Amino acid sequence: MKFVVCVEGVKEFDTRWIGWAGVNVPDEVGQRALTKALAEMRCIPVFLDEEIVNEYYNGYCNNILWPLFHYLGLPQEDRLATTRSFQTQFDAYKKANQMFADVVNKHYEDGDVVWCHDYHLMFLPRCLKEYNDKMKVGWFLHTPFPSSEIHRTLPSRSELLRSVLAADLVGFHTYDYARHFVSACTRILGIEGTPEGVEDQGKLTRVAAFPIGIDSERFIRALDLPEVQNRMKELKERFAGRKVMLGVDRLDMIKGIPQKILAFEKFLEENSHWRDKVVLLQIAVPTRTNVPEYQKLTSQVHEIVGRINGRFGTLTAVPIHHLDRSLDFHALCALYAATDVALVTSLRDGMNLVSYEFVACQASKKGVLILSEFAGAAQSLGAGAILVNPWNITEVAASIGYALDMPADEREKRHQFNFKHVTTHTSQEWAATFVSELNDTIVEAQLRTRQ
Ligand code: ADQ
Repeated sequence: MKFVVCVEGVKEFDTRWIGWAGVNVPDEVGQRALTKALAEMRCIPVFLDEEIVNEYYNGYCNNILWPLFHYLGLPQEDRLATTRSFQTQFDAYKKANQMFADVVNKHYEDGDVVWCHDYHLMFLPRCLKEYNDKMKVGWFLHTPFPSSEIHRTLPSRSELLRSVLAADLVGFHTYDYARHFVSACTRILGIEGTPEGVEDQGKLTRVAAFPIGIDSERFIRALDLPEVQNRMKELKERFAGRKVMLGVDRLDMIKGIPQKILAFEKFLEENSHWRDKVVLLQIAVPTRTNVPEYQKLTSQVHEIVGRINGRFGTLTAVPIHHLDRSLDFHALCALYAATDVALVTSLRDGMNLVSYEFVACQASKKGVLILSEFAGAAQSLGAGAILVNPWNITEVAASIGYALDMPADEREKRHQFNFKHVTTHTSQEWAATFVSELNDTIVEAQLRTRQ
């Protein structure tokens, strides 16, 4: 299911998931069958037709909001075309959000808490409150919220902010994103922030940071499974005598994959003694493959990898192994555990969970994490990782050398710091905190109105 709303029932975490099924099912018979099949997993589909998916999902969400929230401009040739089609796409966005609201409203029961996720559903809190202003509504953004200077370039800037403000609680990964959101409300809507959030005509919307985590136990437990151990052994044999560096990303512009590979090339250029002693494994899951910009990125990455392998490879070994595919969970765990240095070079990233997953799997190796300062994770794992500006490939190349040569006691110290954070700030705790804050927010609001 794609972009979800979760409805928490009265019993703790008795969750129902409402989301777009991710496929076009035009006929009612098919829709009924899929609804029935998903019900077993407590999932409820919203059916969007091809035209709305194109204008709403490919258009407004992925072509406008996604690059804008990550500080990436539109490609020059698309700029005018997008400007012209903007209104149609925004209308589709509102229509799709209303369709989500209809489904949520149909399944809502008194006492439920409705938690809307991500930039695809910024209009949803308002639609839900129009249905029922007693509904407890929270909204969480998984991407960065950009500086108000960026947000104010969006033609629908005010309408989107006001819709989000209809929620009772608004959450972000970091304090910085929350601060950007509050200053956008001040500068664009003229509403002042309060220590708790944003208050407009007596209605308080709480705004706070809720940094996400992972289910670290799941990763730690997997490392003891025979199939994971076997894969680790295979990797150890395959790359014996070489240090392993790892990148795991969706193949997206925001992940800075070309920048990462160019920094690795610079490192090899300047450190000839490392050329046959280190390998970079870059696992890149293809994403949004029908979008020309993403197709261009794939060709660009292939071209750079080919050039570097041609330049520094030998008849028996190449410095970069690049895979355009996703790995299953056990293969991923084995890879994380067999890695000496993980490289996360996002140009912007809401949080970046790959860095958390790597740390969770490093209890025995105590490998080094090189992490972009533009990932939300830099604020939580910054003391243990080596932070870099991914745009500065000289700095990233130097950090690769530093990480590969790092003495064991420094690796141990850095790892312990991050491991403690990753195992104590989990996804379970994240969800429980958000839902409990949402409930508290409502209780406080009721008390205030009674006073
Ligand atoms: P993503 O941009 O998808 O998420 P990230 O947080 O790194 O980024 O999560 C990616 C997930 O996909 C990880 O669980 C990872 O294991 C998996 N993955 C990535 N590449 C893979 C591969 N090749 N094979 C298998 N699995 C792979 C968005 C935001 C982030 C934010 C998360 C959560 O963009 O900034 O951290 O949501 O809020």
